[in-house]
Amino acid sequence: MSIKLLKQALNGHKPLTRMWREQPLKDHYDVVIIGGGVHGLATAYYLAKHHNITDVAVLEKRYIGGGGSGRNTAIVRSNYLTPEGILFYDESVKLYEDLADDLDFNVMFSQRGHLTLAHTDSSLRTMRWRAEVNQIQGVNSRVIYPAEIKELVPFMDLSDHPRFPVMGALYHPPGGIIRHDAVVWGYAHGADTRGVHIQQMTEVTGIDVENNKVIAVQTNRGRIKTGTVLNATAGWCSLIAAMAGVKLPIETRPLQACVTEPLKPFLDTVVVSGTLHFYLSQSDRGELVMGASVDPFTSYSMDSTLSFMEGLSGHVLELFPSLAKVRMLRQWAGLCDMTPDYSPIMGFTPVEGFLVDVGWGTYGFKAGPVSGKRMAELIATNRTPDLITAFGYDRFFNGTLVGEKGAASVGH
Ligand code: PYC
Repeated sequence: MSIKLLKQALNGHKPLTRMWREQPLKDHYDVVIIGGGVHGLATAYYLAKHHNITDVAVLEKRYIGGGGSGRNTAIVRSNYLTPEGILFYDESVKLYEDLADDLDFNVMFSQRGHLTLAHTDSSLRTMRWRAEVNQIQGVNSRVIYPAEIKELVPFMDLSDHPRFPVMGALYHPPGGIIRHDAVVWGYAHGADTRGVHIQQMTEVTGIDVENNKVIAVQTNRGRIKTGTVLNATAGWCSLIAAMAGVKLPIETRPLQACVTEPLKPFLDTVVVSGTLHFYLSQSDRGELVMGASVDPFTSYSMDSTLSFMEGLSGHVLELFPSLAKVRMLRQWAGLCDMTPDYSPIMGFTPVEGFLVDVGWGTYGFKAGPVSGKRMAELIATNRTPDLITAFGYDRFFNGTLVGEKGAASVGH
């Protein structure tokens, strides 16, 4: 438990102080970050904390955490496929492990273990491949078989009755779930107390570029002069990049999710099935948090659909038939910016001063801390940190893609 939480508990009913303040919008900032989600706020926090750069504005068109950061299913893991991906997400898991202490705010990280099921010979082969590359990079993952899976998830049907019986799983003990709103609020608080201006209801309407250099950002609240702009948006990243004249290889697709009514605790691990297109975990409140694949079309719509709910429920019931009478509480959707190789785009672009931290597909939330830390380092030093060189914009022109589709968790 964080010290602050303990003090508040002992303090009786004293009202809590605001987590971040409203500030006037200045007409100049050294750094302007577009997007008030975990990536933008974490970058602002590490800029201030590690590099003493505090003349920073985070612009959010609605409320902070209202985009992908508040719409994901809060899964954290580093069991990726490529050495570049594994090392990168492993740093994020380590930052998440220390985050409650670092922010002095309880982010409720529960490392309860993560299982990716294999229902076919070929997916079992991919799990073995992932396990080996994970282990070589020092990440704790191994392939397990039905007898051990039964001990971890006793309520799952591991017989040969289901349409696709479970043959094995990639087991990743450090994986788990976290309270995503708390992560957003913790970073916002940490950035705000160090002098960063968090500007909600501030929509970017244009980016001024002169002689191939960023000089200002236009917003619904006025023009802001700056030489450094970071596009840390999800859902609208290609539209924001286009304002600076930068074309991104991105397709935007909705991803839907839902929660059930609360149940007594029965599911200790995160369970993912790429073949059946679902993932589920049980929150601390007892709700089942579930999702499926991205919708099979490009769209900016965040509407929920009945066909998603029917398809997902049917697939979950194939392995958890005892959930047949459970009622749904709510469903929602978010937007995912998909790149051709299922890896992000981070760093410099052909326009001087216009930086990107985008293309987070269905895996952005888990990368928030490491992206913030490394993008802050890039901005402060004007050099790309080794950990993120593989994710540069130039890879689409020199053919060095980082193929992560096999570890994307969500079927596509
Ligand atoms: O990458 O772990 C993941 C994930 C789960 C749901 C969406 N993405």
